[in-house]
Amino acid sequence: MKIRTMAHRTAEIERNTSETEIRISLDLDGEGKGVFDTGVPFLDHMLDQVARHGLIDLEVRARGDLHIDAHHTVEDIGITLGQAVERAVGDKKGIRRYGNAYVPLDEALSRVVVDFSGRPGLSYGVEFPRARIGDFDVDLFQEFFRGFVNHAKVTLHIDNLKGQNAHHVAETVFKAFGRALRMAMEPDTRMQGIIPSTKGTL
Ligand SMILES: [Mn+2]
Repeated sequence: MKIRTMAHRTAEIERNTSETEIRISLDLDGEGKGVFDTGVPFLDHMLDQVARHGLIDLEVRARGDLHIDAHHTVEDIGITLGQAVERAVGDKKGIRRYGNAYVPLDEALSRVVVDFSGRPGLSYGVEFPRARIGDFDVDLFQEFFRGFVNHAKVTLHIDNLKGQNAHHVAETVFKAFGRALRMAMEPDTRMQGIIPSTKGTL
């Protein structure tokens, strides 16, 4: 059996609006190295989980209208990350397409399931035990993931199954998201050159 060594799948996206300026570069076949400078420290911490557990080299820089609140910045980073993943994953030939992960952290447990279906869809079953983590508004996570699915064109099911500590809940969601992405985007050695759909396109 011959395992094809894939060229690294990379993308670089710059997205500027009157509300935010965002630059993301990533390598889906990386080592999980991250550089984060978004002005929203808790989001930086979560993006670091995605990089580390997704084995994605990820650089995210953002300047947003944080004097209003973090809403535009968090949502637009989700959008831009989705655009970068969509571009880097390309024609999806030879990928697994589906990925899933359960991740625990102490009392918390979350499950994320992703399908590179070509159709945006988010099912979000996460209720946080409190409204804020530090000064981060937990409502913004859903905006992040909605922005992501709309532009990565994936179906994404996120469920928190257990958890009392909001920081733990968030961390299990983002670690599972990184792990599920990694599984779905990884080359399947038996799928070489094949698009994993009976339609022949994704
Ligand atoms: Mn943490």
